[in-house]
Amino acid sequence: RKPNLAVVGATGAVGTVMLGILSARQDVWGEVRLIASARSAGRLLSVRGRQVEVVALSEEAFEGIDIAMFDVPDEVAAQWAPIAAAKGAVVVDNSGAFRMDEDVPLVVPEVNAAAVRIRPRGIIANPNCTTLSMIVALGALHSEFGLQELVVASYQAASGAGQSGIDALREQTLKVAGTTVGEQTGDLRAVIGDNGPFAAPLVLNAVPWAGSLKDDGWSSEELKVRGESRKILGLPNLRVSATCVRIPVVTTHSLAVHAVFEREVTQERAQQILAEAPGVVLYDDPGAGEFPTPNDVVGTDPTWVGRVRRSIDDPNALDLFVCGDNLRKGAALNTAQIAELVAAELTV
Ligand code: 11C
Repeated sequence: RKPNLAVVGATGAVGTVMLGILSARQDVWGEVRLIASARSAGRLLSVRGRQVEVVALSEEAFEGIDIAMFDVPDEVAAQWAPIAAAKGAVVVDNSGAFRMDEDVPLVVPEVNAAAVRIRPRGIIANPNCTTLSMIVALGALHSEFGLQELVVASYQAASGAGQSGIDALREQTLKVAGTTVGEQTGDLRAVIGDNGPFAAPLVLNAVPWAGSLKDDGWSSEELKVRGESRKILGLPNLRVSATCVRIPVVTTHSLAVHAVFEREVTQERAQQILAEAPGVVLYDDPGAGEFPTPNDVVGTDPTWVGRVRRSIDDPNALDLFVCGDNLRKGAALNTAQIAELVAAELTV
């Protein structure tokens, strides 16, 4: 029989994209059960061309489920993923609750698909959307050149903060539309008032902050990029410095990457590797105005790469610009790909 799937957090920003992905990809599932908070129970959502009623999160909701995808806040996943696993489901969790647990694999199918099989807790973690937006391209370059160091700056979309991030950016945009706000020191703060989930007004601005404050001035988001990149690539000593910045884009994270390798690189070979890598699209002809931008990429599945250059001062280093839809490959698509790997194991 085909495995039964639960989507936990079906009504959120990622859950909504997930239902579209499940409707478009090859249908490997038996029942698809939609689970959300009690507040959303009873809602009808469309998946695979059918209206499915959302059920409230409870232990019984996992009865008969083989694989459960979680797209919920960390504390909800921390509480409920082990319950789902104890009921016999393999959990694919998109929160930060288990990613660095050594008994939980952190999987990107194009990079470390085999890791999915070793899951002593019955939980598989899906990386953070910022890590995911660059790691497929970097994994391909690492296989050839041997990665030693990453210095990255992110340009993160509002939807990384969930539906409340999207709503806040839209509200802020309405407040400044048709005005000259943004030209005087601090005028955005005065007009916007409520920043929503962001640390400063986002519209017409750039905010160098995502996540929570950790030791020595680092943000949680920056530490996730470091720790998760190391774990996915199997490079526990990889040197990583990230600066995470939010920009007024609704969906699609971008990163400017400086990557240092063990071996000498060439621009031509790097472009060839990226052009051939599964899950990557090379779009790199600046003379013709061709490089990825978030708006060109939103709604698509691959990691898009452009501006590939060999560092002028280091023959072992590349500079490049990557864009990835943070709700698709950055979240729902990667989760679906992991779940499909598990489904292939379970389907006999
Ligand atoms: C953001 N990357 O853009 C974050 C959201 O650890 O899954 C995802 C947080 C996470 O705000």
